[in-house]
Amino acid sequence: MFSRMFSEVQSVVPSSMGFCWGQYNPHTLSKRTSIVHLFEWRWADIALECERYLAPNGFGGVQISPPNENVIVTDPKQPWWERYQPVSYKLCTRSGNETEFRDMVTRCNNVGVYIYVDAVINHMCGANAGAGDHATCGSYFNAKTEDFPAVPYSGWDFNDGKCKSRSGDIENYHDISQVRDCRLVSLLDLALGKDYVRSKVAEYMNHLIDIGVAGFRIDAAKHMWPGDVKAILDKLKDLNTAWFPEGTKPFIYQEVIDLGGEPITGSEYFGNGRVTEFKYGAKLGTVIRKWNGEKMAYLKNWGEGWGFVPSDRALVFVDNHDNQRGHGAGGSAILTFWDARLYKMAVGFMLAHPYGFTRVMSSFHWPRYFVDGKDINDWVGPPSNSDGSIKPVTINEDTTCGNDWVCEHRWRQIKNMVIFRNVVDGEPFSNWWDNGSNQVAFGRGNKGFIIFNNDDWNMSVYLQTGLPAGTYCDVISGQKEDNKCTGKQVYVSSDGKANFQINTDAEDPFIAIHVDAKL
Ligand code: 5J7
Ligand code: CA
Repeated sequence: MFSRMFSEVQSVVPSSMGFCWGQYNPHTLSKRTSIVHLFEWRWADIALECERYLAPNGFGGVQISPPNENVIVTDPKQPWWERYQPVSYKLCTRSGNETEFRDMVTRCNNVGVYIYVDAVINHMCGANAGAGDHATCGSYFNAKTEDFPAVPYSGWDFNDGKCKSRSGDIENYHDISQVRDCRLVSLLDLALGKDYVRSKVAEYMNHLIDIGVAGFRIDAAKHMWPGDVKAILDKLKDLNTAWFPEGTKPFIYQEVIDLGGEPITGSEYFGNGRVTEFKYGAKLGTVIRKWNGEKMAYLKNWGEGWGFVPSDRALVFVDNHDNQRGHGAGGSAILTFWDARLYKMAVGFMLAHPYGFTRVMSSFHWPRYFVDGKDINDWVGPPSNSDGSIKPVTINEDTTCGNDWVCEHRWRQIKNMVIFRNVVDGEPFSNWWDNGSNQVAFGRGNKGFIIFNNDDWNMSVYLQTGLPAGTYCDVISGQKEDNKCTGKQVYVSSDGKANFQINTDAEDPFIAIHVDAKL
């Protein structure tokens, strides 16, 4: 098994021809180096966002919420997690129907913004979801008898016989077979060892590939055997040649929550594609909050030096749809839009640093309400009308979003750092400086430079930026418009050095400059 896995890893090392690193390559256009998760957005709104905002601002792609039919949960009323309880593989959810889905993929692809599907393939709905037609497309199902005629799956297609726990649920995360063959919080666990089940899952994913998607987030990968995931991926087609070169494999990133301390590790999944590196957001949150004696000076060897998976196997993010709710991996260390000032610094650091393939989160507001340290509203679904339909994303005069959509990806500081990452793509990590505490700076070759003051005192320093001489616009406090800076300016002298002053009470205590924002 191990030698087999190794040879697979070897075979995907970029060939001498230089393109095609298979399932590890996001296939984003060159100089479009990040994707954004438009959590719970409607397909119609995503299509518009690709055209009016994402393409013009250099976003490479969108992770979408699960597009397949799911159970409608009534108690609590339509929580966000109902979309992680599949009923069939019909493309029919609160985000839209198949016609709207096809329109979104076509329009986004046509402006070079690619679509990555959240694939929920470990399980179907919960064992207690009842029976009837309360699913988003009206398909009949019966959870008790494990009957899903719209796929179809029946009792034979689930792992009940294989699971060895007392309750049939996962009880012990130190028992590898239990984690993969038993029910995750009572979700009916698919028998992915069966060729029939693998074929139905692959048929669903191939349908999406035919429509034109560029890849998949594999939900709950920890709860599937890596070999079963591989058997499904081996059945997948190459991407649609209307938009992608012949022989292009779908981009794969697998959700493996590995913070250490469990027998299942992310590295077991490298043969299949990238993995989500949850240590990234958990550690970065701890550092920027200055918890546990952490300080930004320690970020000098950020990346593999912190025990993370190799950069070319990592999908990284500051927060995701699950851990931004105060539960899940990382707990209360995770930074989110609720801590906007620190959050912008964390996202800025992530987008400036060369490690990993980066995903930006875009959220909706919910009525967060802590009781005994727990948010009792962590289940609340997207902004909705009384008939249950998801509210459209409206755009305000000042480019922010309305209807309770947060749209972090439209915050100037975050949008401009997505552009920064594109400008410095391929440039080395360089010119690191720190004060031994929480003032740090680094460059990306001769293309960009970023500096933070997360200490409780003002900073005034004269540093080597590595950049050509000139006047640069800080893209955090403003940006370059009509050959003028709307925010701070930085003067780089002919020896590459510049003065930086950041007061501890600055609205955003960091500055970023790059060669595309030079006057
Ligand atoms: C799995 C993990 O291995 C893990 O380490 C983790 O932190 C979370 C999960 C996890 O994944 C899911 C994937 C799905 O497709 C659907 C799901 O419902 C889950 C899921 O529930 C889940 O775990 C929940 O969150 C953890 C923090 C708790 O420790 C788990 O017990 C579980 O909590 C359960 O959440 C409650 O016990 C239950 O009462 C409640 O009804 C249920 C609500 O559903 C969720 O919160 C969904 C979470 C979810 C997490 C994801 O990472 C994800 O990709 C999708 C959904
Ligand atoms: Ca499983």
